[in-house]
Amino acid sequence: MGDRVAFRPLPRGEGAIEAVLPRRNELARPPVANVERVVVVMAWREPDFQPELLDRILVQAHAAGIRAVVVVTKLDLARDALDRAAAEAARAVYEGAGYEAHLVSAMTGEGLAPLAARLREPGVQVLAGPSGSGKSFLLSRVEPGLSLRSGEVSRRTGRGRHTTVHARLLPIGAGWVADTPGFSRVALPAMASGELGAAFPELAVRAAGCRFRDCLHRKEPGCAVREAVARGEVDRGRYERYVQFLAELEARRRWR
Ligand SMILES: Nc1nc2c(ncn2[C@@H]2O[C@H](COP(=O)(O)OP(=O)(O)O)[C@@H](O)[C@H]2O)c(=O)[nH]1
Ligand SMILES: [Mg+2]
Ligand SMILES: [Zn+2]
Repeated sequence: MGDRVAFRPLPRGEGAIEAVLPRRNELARPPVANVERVVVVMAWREPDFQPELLDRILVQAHAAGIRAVVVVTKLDLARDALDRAAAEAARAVYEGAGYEAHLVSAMTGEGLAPLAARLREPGVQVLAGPSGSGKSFLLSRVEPGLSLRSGEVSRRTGRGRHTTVHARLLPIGAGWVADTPGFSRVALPAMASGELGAAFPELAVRAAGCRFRDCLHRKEPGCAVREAVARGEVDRGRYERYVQFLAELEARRRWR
């Protein structure tokens, strides 16, 4: 999906595709080309917010050269004021890391306007995130005419009645949004361990201050990243997932 083609109109409303134009970028999961933006949709509750999955998707988007926006949704399902504050803190972690990050409830409409404006922009945008996180429902709120496929589990089949089975490119506002079935496991892309830091914007901007140019921000002396973590300027959870992903990339190398 998302390929741009050279199209020649023919008589009687027909036409011919004469060439598929070169792709600007390409996402593997879901398979979409020429992507303007990946919009990662994570529920705060039902299913619970999954920062590790979120960070894996963000690393993938970075490796594909596509910018990402973070959406934390289902805010109305926060259990109490404290839980609401935790949801806002989670959003703020990603904003602090350098992403555009929205906290919304598609159900009540809270926080939705700026995100809706984003999703209605020209170009191809891809929704990513686990199944049931609220992607299709969000789109139906942004483009009410769409009559989507979000929802209740069918009593007959036990599957979501309108569950998105295949990725689909839908006309939203001035552009297109790929609604996807969602996935719960995401492998890290093929990359050298030294490249991982660049996929964490808040680490990347501090890496220039490290003593060693090839610092992996783990045990090296004079590491500006670890100092920033210690000062509370970089979120510790994000840093720990970076270290975890680094180990995963290295283990992969060892077994190859
Ligand atoms: N309470 C609440 N439920 C939501 C919200 N967004 C989606 N849902 C529900 O979550 C379920 C899964 O939503 P859906 O859009 O199908 O998830 P998808 O698999 O990511 O497309 C549906 O029952 C929706 O009604 C929200 O903001 N608040
Ligand atoms: Mg869906
Ligand atoms: Zn460092």
